[in-house]
Amino acid sequence: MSDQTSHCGFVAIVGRPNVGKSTLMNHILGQKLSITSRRPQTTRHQVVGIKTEDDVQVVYVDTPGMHKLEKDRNKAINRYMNQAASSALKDVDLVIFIIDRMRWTEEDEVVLQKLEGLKCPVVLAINKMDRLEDKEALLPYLEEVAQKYAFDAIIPISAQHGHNLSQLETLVRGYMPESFHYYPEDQVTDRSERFLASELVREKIMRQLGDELPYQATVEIEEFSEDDGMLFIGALILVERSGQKRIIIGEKGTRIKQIGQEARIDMERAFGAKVMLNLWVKVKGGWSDDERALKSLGYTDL
Ligand SMILES: Nc1nc2c(ncn2[C@@H]2O[C@H](COP(=O)(O)OP(=O)(O)OP(=O)(O)O)[C@@H](O)[C@H]2O)c(=O)[nH]1
Ligand SMILES: [Mg+2]
Repeated sequence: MSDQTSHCGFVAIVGRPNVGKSTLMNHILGQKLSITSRRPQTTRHQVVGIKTEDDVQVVYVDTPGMHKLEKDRNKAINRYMNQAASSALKDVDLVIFIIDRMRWTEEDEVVLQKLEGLKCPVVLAINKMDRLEDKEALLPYLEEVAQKYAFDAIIPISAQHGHNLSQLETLVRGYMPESFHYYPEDQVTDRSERFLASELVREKIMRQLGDELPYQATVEIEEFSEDDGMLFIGALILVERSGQKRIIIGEKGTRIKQIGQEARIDMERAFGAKVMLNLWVKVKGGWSDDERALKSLGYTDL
């Protein structure tokens, strides 16, 4: 037993869609735990990433992007995603609020409103600094955003390139309260391998077909078994309309083949084993606006 005091706490990573929340968590954890794409609304669930170094354990919670609900997009899944993000703010020790450079939008205001009344410290991380066009304008901008909320710190970062992340981590560790560690020190997430497998398939769909098929696909793992060191994974892709099924399958099955190949490579890396991946596509009309269907499809972290 070490005689050092141990520290452990929860850190919610929040922000509007597409600002780089999942990229940040993955970079800090050094592996892909949460899927990313250039499309907004990639993350749909809370995903925990646990980092234990010496006597400090930090439990990061990646969240779906908080967004404005609009009449035509106000589906059950949108409400679910916003709730999953807001509920992550409860009982955390620190919040990292991420914004994209100097592009403050109405949706950043939505996030700001959710922070009102929080008792825990909030750090503002200004991301994608590698892409900042006008460096001169940064200093006045920092002063401007500092007026919006009593942030405990403001830190410019690049989640993708790792700029300033060790400074951010040092800051985060400093906020962790004295506590025993909630997780064993070698555990990196609370999500199952099945969950990760389904997310990796969804990531490839988002990345390859995001423009044509933004939100109507979800993935269910139907088989996950091991034989002689080989993993057999069967995943069912559910879409809302038959036209979407055709898009996913692609001409002569080329699209689904590519989705499968890319997902398999990531799975082999994540699970450290050879993977046989089988994909199917099925139409299940209206799943994204049906509370019961959502529950049965694993949208249950509220
Ligand atoms: N240039 C640059 N791109 C970045 C950086 N961080 C993230 N990105 C890109 O921004 C896009 C969105 O990143 P995500 O991590 O998926 O964003 P998110 O906030 O998790 O998005 P949602 O899950 O949809 O809310 C991806 O294309 C990333 O590669 C960065 O520091 N610099
Ligand atoms: Mg995300």
